[in-house]
Parts: sequence; structure tokens; C-alpha cells
Amino acid sequence: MIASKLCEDLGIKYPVIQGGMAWVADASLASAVSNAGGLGIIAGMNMNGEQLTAEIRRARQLTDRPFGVNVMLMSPYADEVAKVVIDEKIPVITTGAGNPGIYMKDWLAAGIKVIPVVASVALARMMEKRGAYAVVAEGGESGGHIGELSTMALVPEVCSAVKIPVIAAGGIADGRGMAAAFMLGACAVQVGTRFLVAYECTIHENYKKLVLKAGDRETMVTGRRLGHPVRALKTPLANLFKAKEADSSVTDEELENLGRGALYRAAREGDVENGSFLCGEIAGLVNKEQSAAEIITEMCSQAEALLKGAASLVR
Ligand code: TUI
Repeated sequence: MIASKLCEDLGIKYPVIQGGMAWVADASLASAVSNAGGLGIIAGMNMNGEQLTAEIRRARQLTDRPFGVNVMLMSPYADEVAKVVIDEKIPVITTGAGNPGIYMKDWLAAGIKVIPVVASVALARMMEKRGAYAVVAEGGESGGHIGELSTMALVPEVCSAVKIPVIAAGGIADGRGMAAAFMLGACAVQVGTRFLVAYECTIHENYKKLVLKAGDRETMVTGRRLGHPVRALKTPLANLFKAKEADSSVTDEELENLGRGALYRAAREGDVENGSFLCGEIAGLVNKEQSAAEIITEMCSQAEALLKGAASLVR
């Protein structure tokens, strides 16, 4: 059984945390992951306070197990979401796309375990000082908003810099990635892309089909010019965005407008032409639909077997 102290602290069976994916991570997926023994996460990114409260209550109908909320710091609703997690007594939150410093004091006073997603050693250190329970070290292999470093370099660098638990993310979709993350010093993994094709994931069928058929070179990064690089599948919108980004006659505002609503169009409407299908590099390994429980148990049993067998590699 692959487990760590983090599992005990969070009240989960397996050290697998679900990514807080905008327009994807709803009560259905989060409750399925929590029921399977992982930590389900509801994305706060695409909801105002009222909508998030309703989604949290829906998840409570679907599971008795602990689940968390992701606070996306670039969201226009971040302030409302930051308050709802306290009012609703959410036990654990992850944050993304920024520095959650301004909310930390209130969250910690409410007894919430705060797990910021970081893309650098500097932010990991700062979060440890501010009282974070753990950090997710997320490499640029991930889908969505990314930093500069790869998982292979970021995870051990963060592990060496802080004493709090480190959760690895970015490019992890099977037991091999999970075992490697443990070898780099992580004590849990955060998984996004593989959960996109879970039966309990409610995204549009077109999104699932694109992920299932994607090969190793079918994601790309756009948005660097705007200061928020995002990894997504190479679809018509991503290619158009890239072309416009390189064109100095296109203003930043025009670029922002091109991306507006694109996550919704992908995840909820399955609009292959005009949607932005956020997805990690590991999509090439994600080839079958399964339940969240199958995904988690398969990953953990494979990682356990690999870690147990690793001694045979050393003479
Ligand atoms: O947040 C994510 N992934 C996301 S958020 C998202 S929604 C979005 N939509 C449009 C544009 C941008 C985002 C889709 N995917 N992952 C966590 C993450 N956080 N990755 C990288 C970071 C990060 C980057 C820089 C965290 C902090 C940071 O710097 C903070 C600072 O002030 O030092």
C-alpha cells in the first residue's frame, strides 16, 4: 500500500490529489475521486460565491469523504471564493496562478490546510513561512497555466528547499510517473489530464475524444506574451492564438478577447474550432476511459510494484 503521513493528515487512503481544473472539476468528479480514496477538488475558478456554495453542497450529497476546493487567484471571484471556503468549512484548499498570501491568515485561522500550487522554489519557501500545510510543485508539462520549470527539476529543487510535504504535478498519469515523483522526494501526486477521461468527469465528449487520440507532441503553449502561458491541445484556436501572438499589429486586448470564454466552449460545449482544450503533455499516455477508482487504484498498485522492485536495479 503506497501511502504517506499526508494521507493520514488529509483523511485520504491514496496519495492522489485531483487537479482543480476550471470548468472540469465539479462535484461529480471531485466526489468520485474522494469516494475512490483520493482527494477530490472542486474548481473555484469558474464560479462566483453562490455557485461554489451550491457545488460544495452537491458534492456533500455525493460523498462523506473529505474533498477540497481550488482557489484560482486570477479569477474575478477569488475574494468571494476565498470567503466561501471558510463559511463552508472546507478542510483543504489548493491555490493556483499566483501568490495566495493575502488570504493565508484568514484561512489558517479557520483551520484550513492550505496547499498552494507553486512553480518556483521562491514561492514554495514563502508559502512554507506563511504556514502552508504542503505545496504542489507543478512542472510545465501540466495542462493549463504553467511556470517555466519542468517537473523533473522543480520537484527535487522544491523538496530540498522546504520541510513541508511536497506534492508533484505535471506529466504524471500512471504508476511510473508516480513512482518517479516519490523518488524525487514527493509524498503525493496531483493528477489532472488522466482524470479528464474519467467516466465521472462531465466534460463534453469531444474534449474526451481529443485527449484520448492525442499523441506526445499534440499540446502547445500560448499566452507567453500576456504573461500567463497556458498549455492546451493543438486545435484551431490554439494555432490562431499563436499566430496572432507573434503578430505585433495585434494588441494584447485583442488577444485577451480571443481567449475569453474559450475554456467554457471547450469543456461544456465541445467546440473544437473555438474552444481551448487545456491538457498536459502526458495526454499521449491517456488512451482509455475508466472510473476515477480504476485510475487511482491502477496508478497506486503500479507505483507500489515499481518501488518495491527498484532494489533489483541496484547491484
Ligand atoms: O493554475 C494553474 N493552472 C491553471 S489556472 C487556469 S485558468 C486560466 N485561464 C486563463 C488564463 C490563465 C489561467 C488554467 N490552468 N496551475 C497552478 C499554477 N500556478 N501553475 C503555475 C502557477 C503559478 C505561476 C506563477 C503560481 C504562482 C506564480 O507566481 C506567483 C508569484 O506572484 O510569484
